[in-house]
Amino acid sequence: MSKSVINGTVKSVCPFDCPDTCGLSVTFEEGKITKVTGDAEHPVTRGAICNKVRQINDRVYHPERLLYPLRRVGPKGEHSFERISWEEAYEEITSRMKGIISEYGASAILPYSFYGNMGVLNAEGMDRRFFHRLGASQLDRAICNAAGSTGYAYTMGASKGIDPEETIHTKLFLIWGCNLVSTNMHQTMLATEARKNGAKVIHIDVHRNRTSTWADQFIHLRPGTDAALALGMMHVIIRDELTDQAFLEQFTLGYEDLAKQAAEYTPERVEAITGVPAAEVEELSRLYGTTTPSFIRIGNGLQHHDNGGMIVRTISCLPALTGQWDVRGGGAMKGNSWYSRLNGEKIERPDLLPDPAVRTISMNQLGDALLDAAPPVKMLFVYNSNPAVVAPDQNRVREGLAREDLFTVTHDLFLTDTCKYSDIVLPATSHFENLDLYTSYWHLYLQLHQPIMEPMGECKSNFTLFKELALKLDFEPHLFDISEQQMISEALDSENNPLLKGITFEALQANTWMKAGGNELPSYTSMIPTPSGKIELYSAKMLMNGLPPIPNHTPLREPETYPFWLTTGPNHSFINSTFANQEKLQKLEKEPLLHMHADDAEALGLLNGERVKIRNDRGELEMTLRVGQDVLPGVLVTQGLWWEDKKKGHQAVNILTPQRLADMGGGATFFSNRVEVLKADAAQ
Ligand SMILES: Nc1nc2c(c(=O)[nH]1)N[C@H]1C(S)=C(S)[C@@H](COP(=O)(O)OP(=O)(O)OC[C@H]3O[C@@H](n4cnc5c(=O)[nH]c(N)nc54)[C@H](O)[C@@H]3O)O[C@H]1N2
Ligand SMILES: Nc1nc2c(c(=O)[nH]1)N[C@H]1C(S)=C(S)[C@@H](COP(=O)(O)OP(=O)(O)OC[C@H]3O[C@@H](n4cnc5c(=O)[nH]c(N)nc54)[C@H](O)[C@@H]3O)O[C@H]1N2
Ligand code: SF4
Ligand SMILES: [Mo]
Repeated sequence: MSKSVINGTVKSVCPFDCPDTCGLSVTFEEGKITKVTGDAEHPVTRGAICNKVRQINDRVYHPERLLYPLRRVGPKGEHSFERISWEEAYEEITSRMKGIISEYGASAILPYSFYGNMGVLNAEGMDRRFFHRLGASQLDRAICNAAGSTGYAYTMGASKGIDPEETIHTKLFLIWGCNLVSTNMHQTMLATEARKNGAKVIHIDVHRNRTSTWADQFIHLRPGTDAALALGMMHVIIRDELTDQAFLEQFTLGYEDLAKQAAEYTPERVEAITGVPAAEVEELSRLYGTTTPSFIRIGNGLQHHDNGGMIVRTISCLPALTGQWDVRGGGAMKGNSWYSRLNGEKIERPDLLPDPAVRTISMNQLGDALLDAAPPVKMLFVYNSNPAVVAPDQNRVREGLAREDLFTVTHDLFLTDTCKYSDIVLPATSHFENLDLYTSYWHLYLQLHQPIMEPMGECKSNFTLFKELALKLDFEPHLFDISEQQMISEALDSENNPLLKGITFEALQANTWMKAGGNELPSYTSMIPTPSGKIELYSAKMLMNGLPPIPNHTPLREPETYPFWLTTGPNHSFINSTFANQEKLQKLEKEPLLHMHADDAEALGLLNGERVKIRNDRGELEMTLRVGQDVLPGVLVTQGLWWEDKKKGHQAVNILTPQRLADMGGGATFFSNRVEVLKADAAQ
């Protein structure tokens, strides 16, 4: 029976790596999608979605969408492919796998994936099971939230903040290292509701961007100095006796140690480190210390620094000082995946790994892995990711991808920069074509996605691809010859998470979305998942892991060879490198721009709008200069993970970023980056 809707409006889910995980409402006319909006009935989406996903039909029906498997016929890095059949593709992939395994062992095969599609089955389901069974090298998927989640968990136990729907009761929002208006628009909708009742919104960032303009107040600080600012706030709050002693005694561990540390961070010292005037530190601290409920949205920007884990760990200590966690609308949120955690073991089956000690390779060090790993990586299998744009230190990554003796397979919807280096390219379905389960890392709803159209061309979902590959390799049919519905039921079968009680495949089919915990979440402090069961202002676990047990500020580690700090975040119209190939969205973003302070531009004799060369020891690229007051002197910002386009002069910004790992969780350090800026035609 056809899954395609001919005429009418149906529900869907947004599959992209965005906290909002919206419910969608998709209109078909004569079998084609003509309109995509937010589902008005979805409790968090409330009918609104971002401009990107309103253009998703341009993505689904894009003339360059991959519809057939391809084999490379020209040099790596160029676009020369021939069409082949799935049978030929499977034959080549499985015979290369077998050859590599017999010569080098299965650890010479490396999967490389992230969350291009957040669906549980397609992002961390059948694929993981397949690579575990194969015995491939493990991939440490630490490119996004690893450092911050680890830092947050040292204080709070897990990725567990407050339910964002409760933030309508908040009186003070600190939006900290988060470009909320672009990256979590439904949190701005909830904050707007709170604002109607008198709430104030303060944005703390290194870049005056859309979120700063929307907020009531902007606090501009130097990159990587936020732990000092948070400790300065604690200094004032403790000095002025604004703490909630009863809460601290009952629910925290190590307050005395933290207070001693905070005593060192006077507003004057904090000004010297952060660039935020001491009077502003005082004012912010007193406001935070005297406003209840207050809420901190901790963004992902903070953790992409050398000291990012500790920054997030430190900020997450703040709400406990004034006893916010059990006040309705009070607390903080970095991520909320704890609430809807599924039975990962059951679907991913790590127990199938033939050698549990098989090596793990960091996805943040792909360049080094492809060029230096011993034994070497001989096969790279990419899906749900575009490492030739998103991974740091691109010159190394691309040198690795260009290796003639590396066999690369990429499964995607488009011929991305990564596909250009691939031996076999496989066409992926869009999520509209798949049955899948979605959880959010921000709100608390689980959503079932029923396919609303037939697969286009010869596209296959990740689930189908890895299932079929497993069967070609004669893996156990009872583990691999299963349906999507079966795996969704396995995922939901989680004794470890009582909040999923009653949430089954069948129940989701009837309801479309269901909230973890229903509408009766236990009080925050009744379940603090740290080792001590208390909020750990002092963390013995950190000490055990060789980290300072008490919050502190440490400077960024990049050597001072070059004069500027460059922050390279995402932009408004793309999701990472997804959507970067859509004309309309590209036009909205114009081109890759480098924001510089007017004083720096003047000192260097550079003019607004001119082409400049940005360089460091890792590489160089060109961009157009935007001069103004949006960044502090000595700081640069560029936004967007643009695909390489030689004609338009676009290059991947990750040419400049380091493979160095952050202080915690093996996180990436995309923002701890030193560069120099020259006129584009300057000789070196
Ligand atoms: N439109 C859009 N939405 C997205 C994405 C996208 O690409 N585009 N990507 C999605 C993904 S995968 C993620 S992880 C999230 C990321 O979204 P966010 O959580 O918003 O994180 P970033 O945009 O990386 O960085 C947030 C802010 O941190 C600032 N920043 C950088 N360094 C520092 C610092 O040292 N201190 C402070 N205080 N601020 C700093 C940056 O200027 C930026 O404004 O968004 C998701 N949503
Ligand atoms: N300089 C710098 N670099 C960064 C960041 C930054 O802020 N600055 N952000 C980092 C962060 S937070 C993240 S999360 C990563 C994101 O990095 P990636 O996860 O690589 O994200 P995308 O660039 O969106 O690439 C996802 C790819 O998956 C494909 N895809 C979508 N759906 C499917 C599917 O169902 N099946 C298959 N096989 N493919 C599919 C898309 O077409 C797209 O090409 O980038 C990181 N890189
Ligand atoms: S990208 Fe984010 S805001 Fe846009 S529709 Fe998807 S989940 Fe919603
Ligand atoms: Mo991310």
